[in-house]
Amino acid sequence: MFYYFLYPLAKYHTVFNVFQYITFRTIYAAVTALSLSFVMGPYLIERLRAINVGEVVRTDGPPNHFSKQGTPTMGGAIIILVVIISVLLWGNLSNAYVWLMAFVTAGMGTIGFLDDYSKVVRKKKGGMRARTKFVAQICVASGAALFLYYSRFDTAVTMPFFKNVIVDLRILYVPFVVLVIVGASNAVNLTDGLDGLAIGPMAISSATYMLLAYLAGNVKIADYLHIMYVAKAGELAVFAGAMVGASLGFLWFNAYPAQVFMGDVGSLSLGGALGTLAVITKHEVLLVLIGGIFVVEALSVIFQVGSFKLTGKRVFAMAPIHHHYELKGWPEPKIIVRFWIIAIILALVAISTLKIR
Ligand code: 57M
Repeated sequence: MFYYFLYPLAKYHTVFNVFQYITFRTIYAAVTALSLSFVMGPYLIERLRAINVGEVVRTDGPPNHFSKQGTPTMGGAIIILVVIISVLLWGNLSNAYVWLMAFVTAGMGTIGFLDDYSKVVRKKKGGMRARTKFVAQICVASGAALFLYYSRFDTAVTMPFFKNVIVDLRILYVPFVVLVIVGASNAVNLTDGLDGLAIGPMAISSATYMLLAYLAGNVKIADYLHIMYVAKAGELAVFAGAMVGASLGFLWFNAYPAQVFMGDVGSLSLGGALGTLAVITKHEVLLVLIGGIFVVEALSVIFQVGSFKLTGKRVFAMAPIHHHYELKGWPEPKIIVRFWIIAIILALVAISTLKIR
């Protein structure tokens, strides 16, 4: 909105020129999202508590989680609200990619909301049926994938570390995009099992894609770095900036011991948004590194379930992997902070691939 109303005033005073710059708007999108979280957070958490939206902790989980019973959940709704307000204020709303990001975030958020609602409000054990949830996620991701495909988005995929390996997937790019978005959405959901465990790496990976969006959307820098240039993708730095601010704002309240959980409304939407950022910035494969924590968490579940079904033996004491460390006796904050440290290292290695090719 500021881009429309304030930038045109540049003809009266040059100070209004700043509203055209992506860097300026990105910084203030993050600051706005963070400030809004601080201001609205306590009120909204209180509202969630008042309407009794309390977590139902599973009885088969680690015993130290039983005391978390009743913690307000569905706090992800605050994250989505704050991101949307911040993007409406600071984004260039004539950019189709901004609306595509909003579509996936809101679509996945709605699925998560319905799942949380059936679990927490209607007290349905396990929430929405897993298959229904999965099909709905595929529908949202397919909408985004088909939009990109038919708007002639580049279907070639690059590999980190290898400058000359480019695979053009053509029509197969559609299922590939669905895999990236749905995979990211579910991986973040699986990670969200300790206070701040998902939202910390989410802030770190959003910040990394904020940088990549800016670089990929700038023709000179993209050419210099030999990365794919994606016209208009730079605007997604503003969206990612809002995600960074909202994530840090939510972490304020979700930090151990958590006052609120994000619920599926938060984890599915943020994961979907991260996957979409990876796609539009044309750094799809690099998501494996940038979102490495989410990938490891998802793999731990796949190995555990696979091994248990095939051999009857467990790989981990419990899956996802953060529960394994809990059962080994690591205190919760230690696991969380160590996973954050790993997320930072992975993000730095991912950024280094821009030069190591
Ligand atoms: C849900 N949800 C948290 C909160 C959060 C296929 C299967 C292995 C999948 C997996 C699974 O269902 N995982 C996804 C993770 C839950 O948090 C809620 O859910 C939202 C996110 N979706 O926002 O609303 C609990 O996590 C804790 N929490 C925090 N702090 C936070 O900030 O402490 C969450 C956020 C909360 C709270 O305790 O209640 C969850 O973990 O349930 N399933 C499993 O993970 C299960 N694993 C399993 O069954 N493994 C088997 C193998 C053979 C299949 C085995 O190893 O024996 C375990 N999950 C749990 N207990 N909780 C089993 C035991």
